[in-house]
Amino acid sequence: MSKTNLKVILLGNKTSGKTSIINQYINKEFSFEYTMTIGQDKQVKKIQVENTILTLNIWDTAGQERFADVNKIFMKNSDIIILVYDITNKESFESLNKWYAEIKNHIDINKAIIGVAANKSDLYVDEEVNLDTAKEYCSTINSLLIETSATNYDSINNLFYQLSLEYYNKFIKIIEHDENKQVNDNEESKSFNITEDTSNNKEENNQDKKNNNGNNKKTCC
Ligand SMILES: Nc1nc2c(ncn2[C@@H]2O[C@H](COP(=O)(O)OP(=O)(O)O)[C@@H](O)[C@H]2O)c(=O)[nH]1
Ligand SMILES: [Mg+2]
Repeated sequence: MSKTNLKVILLGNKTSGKTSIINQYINKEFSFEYTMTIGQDKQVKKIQVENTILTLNIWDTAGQERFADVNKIFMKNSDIIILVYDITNKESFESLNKWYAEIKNHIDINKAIIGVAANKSDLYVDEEVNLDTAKEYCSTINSLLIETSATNYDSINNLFYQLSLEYYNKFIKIIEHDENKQVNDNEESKSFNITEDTSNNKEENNQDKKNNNGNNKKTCC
């Protein structure tokens, strides 16, 4: 059974818009006022991708914007990591690589999805980072680049959807496909070997697998 309860973390320089992105996604609210985030905060939201409901446990970062403060426990077991930069602030973009290095230090990046949010896209007249430059960088770290504006719900919804879909395609769809294939293969080999295979144990094992798969399907979809 695939994992559907996911840990999502947002990382990036102070004022890049992490708290605003989460606030827009959860509460459909945006404020131009900057309030420093205090303490670690988790918000939960469910999202449907194809026929699977994913539960996103979204963690904001507070007081951890300095690299040295980002601890292993915060990053541990992250499934989706969103690196946020502010398109009007070149420094926030240049810091992405340091954030990426921190992630690689603490977790196995092959087990997670990493996405980059090019935030504050509504302020494009003050843009300091060209989108092509950002795209080029994202291809080197193998991550999706998604333009966002925390002022706009649809763009934030799209951010979480795209990354959830990427997670689904990479870690859920393939596993479920393999599980189904295995059951079908077992069914086929059973019908071919029915005269040869007289072992009760084997038969029970096959039956167990069938039952388990039936249970999985019920809870999953
Ligand atoms: N115009 C605009 N302002 C934003 C956007 N996202 C965040 N801000 C503003 O940027 C400031 C810092 O945002 P915040 O979410 O607190 O950043 P954090 O430090 O990364 O959590 C606040 O004044 C927000 O109102 C955005 O997409 N567009
Ligand atoms: Mg914040």
